[in-house]
Amino acid sequence: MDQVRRVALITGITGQDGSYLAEFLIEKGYEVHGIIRRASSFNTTRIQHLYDDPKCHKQGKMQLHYGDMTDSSSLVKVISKVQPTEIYNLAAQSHVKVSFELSEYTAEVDAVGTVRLLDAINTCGLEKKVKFYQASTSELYGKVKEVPQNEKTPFYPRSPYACAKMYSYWIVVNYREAYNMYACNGILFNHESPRRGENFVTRKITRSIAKIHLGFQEVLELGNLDAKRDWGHAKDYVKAMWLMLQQNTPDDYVIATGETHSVREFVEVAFKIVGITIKWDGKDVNEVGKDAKSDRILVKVNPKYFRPTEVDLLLGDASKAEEKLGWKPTVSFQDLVIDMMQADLELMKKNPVA
Ligand code: NDP
Ligand code: GDR
Repeated sequence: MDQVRRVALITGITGQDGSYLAEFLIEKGYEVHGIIRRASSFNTTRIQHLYDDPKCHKQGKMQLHYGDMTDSSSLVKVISKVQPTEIYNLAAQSHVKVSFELSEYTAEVDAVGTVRLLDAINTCGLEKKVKFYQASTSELYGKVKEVPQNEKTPFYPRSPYACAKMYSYWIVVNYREAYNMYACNGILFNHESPRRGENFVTRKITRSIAKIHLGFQEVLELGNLDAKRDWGHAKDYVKAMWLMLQQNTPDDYVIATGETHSVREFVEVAFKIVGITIKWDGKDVNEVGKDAKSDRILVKVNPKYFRPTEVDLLLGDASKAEEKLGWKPTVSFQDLVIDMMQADLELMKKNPVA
């Protein structure tokens, strides 16, 4: 019976990835369940279109349950009720800079939360029946030991977030070996979209440029312009999560585009979309980005966005995923920036205070 049931439980369903994954699985015919946190206002904006009737939040193919990664009993209750065949653990305090301020909470959610979820599966007697996906991250490579990074590259975490995710990575490997669980780590490099959280650098850039273009904002303030990331599109990456759970044996995979770009480059490409060429002037904290035509300052460096320890360069090698899962990214860097810029221009035109 369990072979034919396709019931997915997603933690973090209200986040960027959770929303795309829920769409993807519903499209594939899954019954999709999601764990949401109690909040004082609605936190379901990214998934509201997935209600059977969004106007009155009527649930159908997508069912939501209150729970929290810090509350074991809520996890046991949901798993016991839903009897999922696949669990995707996407819930996290996912902001690297914020993790320096909320280090203990980040460990509670991003590290201990994972073992709570794995133990909840055991408590419900589902360890041989459930397939488990863990949202691991390229932040594990941190101060990188080699370029590009693959599944064999040693880890060197550089933030409380990355340290917490490192615990989760290993507890997933351990439960796979100890209990023969089908459990996988997806080591995903940065992936973005119009649904990206507003304070991650790509979204901050596209939102700010849209506002500058429409005359609602003067200047974009950023931290480290020289950090380099391997940026893909979230839509491509949720497919890889699903593919990892459709194999005969569980394994860990790097998911990346194989290209790296600096924050500076992202800024240049995004401004180009609204017809502005940026020229850089000055050094370090005094560096500014100016409109090459008018000399108007549009970008400034603000040290408040620097991190106590930085990850300078990430570049992934996803050849194992290509070979074993048949996965390849489909969205180029340029098209990702265009997608995000177009969406934010539309959004700000409709609602300048968004
Ligand atoms: P988001 O920050 O957009 O979403 C995080 C989700 O986790 C939200 O649904 C949030 O709920 C939920 N959440 C946070 N704390 C708790 C808690 N205590 N209990 C239950 N739920 C909680 O992240 P993304 O969608 O970008 O990323 C998904 C996962 O993948 C995360 O684990 C992230 O660390 C990891 N990752 C992301 C990458 C990326 O580039 N996007 C790359 C590699 C890994 P709410 O909406 O209420 O805040
Ligand atoms: P990251 O993403 O830390 O890679 O983690 P983020 O977009 O926050 O930072 C990327 C790089 O940009 C630099 N930067 C700034 N970052 C932010 N947020 N705001 C700024 O103003 C700014 N200026 C420069 C940062 O210093 C950094 O080098 C994301 C998250 O989604 C994690 O959950 C995930 O695990 C990793 O990606 C892979």
